[in-house]
Amino acid sequence: MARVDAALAARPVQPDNVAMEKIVCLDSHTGGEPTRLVMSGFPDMAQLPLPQVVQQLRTRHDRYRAATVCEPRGSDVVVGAVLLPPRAAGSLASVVFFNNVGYLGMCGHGTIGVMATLEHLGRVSPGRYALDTPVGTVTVHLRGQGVVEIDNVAAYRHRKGVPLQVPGIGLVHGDVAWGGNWFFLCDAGGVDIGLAQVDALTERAWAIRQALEAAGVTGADGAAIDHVELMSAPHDAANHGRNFVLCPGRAYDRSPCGTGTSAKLACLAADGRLASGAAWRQESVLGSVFEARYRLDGDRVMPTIVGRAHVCAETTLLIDPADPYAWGVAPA
Ligand code: PYC
Repeated sequence: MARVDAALAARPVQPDNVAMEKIVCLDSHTGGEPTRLVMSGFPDMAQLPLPQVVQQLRTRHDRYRAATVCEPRGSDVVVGAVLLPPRAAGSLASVVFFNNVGYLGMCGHGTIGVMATLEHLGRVSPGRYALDTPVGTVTVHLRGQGVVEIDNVAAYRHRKGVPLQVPGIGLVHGDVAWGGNWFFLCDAGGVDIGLAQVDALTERAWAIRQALEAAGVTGADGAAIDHVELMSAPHDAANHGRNFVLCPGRAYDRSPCGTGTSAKLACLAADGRLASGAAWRQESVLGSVFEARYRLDGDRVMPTIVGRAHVCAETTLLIDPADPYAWGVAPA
């Protein structure tokens, strides 16, 4: 013990804690999928329109993303969200979501996490609010105790039944759909969507993702399809479907994925398999559930997703200039 004390005493004292940058965050999870909400500590981008904020983060400040969600403070699975002042008149706030490899358009589980966190902080009480995201303004209804209903941006199916030759798997057919991010939705090919099969599911989804790239299959305007959604029947008969969603950085979504469920609704609507207003209960690989439905605005499918988040940590991240990994370790 004495030796440890001596070592501590001999250690050069950080001259001044203020020399460290601090990123103040709150963590939550939505159906098992984490959201780290950044309250302060990112560069000031309050004046910029959101697409420019994303551009600036990507090109000039990307290390703040990596410091927040990547190791050693985070992990591949953590989704970050930076809270900014509202852009649209009447909105509560703006939010930009990010992950271990880049930035997201929208994020359903993350939006639920953001609202539950603001409720935890006493900044909002149950009611309706608008949140600005890089892909549009979404309306959220905070029901209370972390239960949040999101009226997402319009979802649509871009292509139906796309044939794809996948090395090691063979021919698969899937739909390309938008739900706030781009998805390729296809059958899980008989692999059980459960935690025991996560490695097999990840390999399958990643092979599909690479095959999409190799074959030049994209979303609208050549957009990369960076989420793969494998689907099967639900485990619980009270629900309607089960999914495994592989995210852009090869981490899988523990929740049923709000934007992925929105893309699924667009496909169901396009196939005439789900009526406007009817409930669709989507299970995740963990068994956590989002309840979803859509309404039609003209011929646009407007998804609503309901889920619950729990706040699980209050954290101040310290960026020590002497730390070689202060700005995060990017995934290989
Ligand atoms: O819930 O939309 C979602 C989402 C996207 C990526 C991870 N979760």
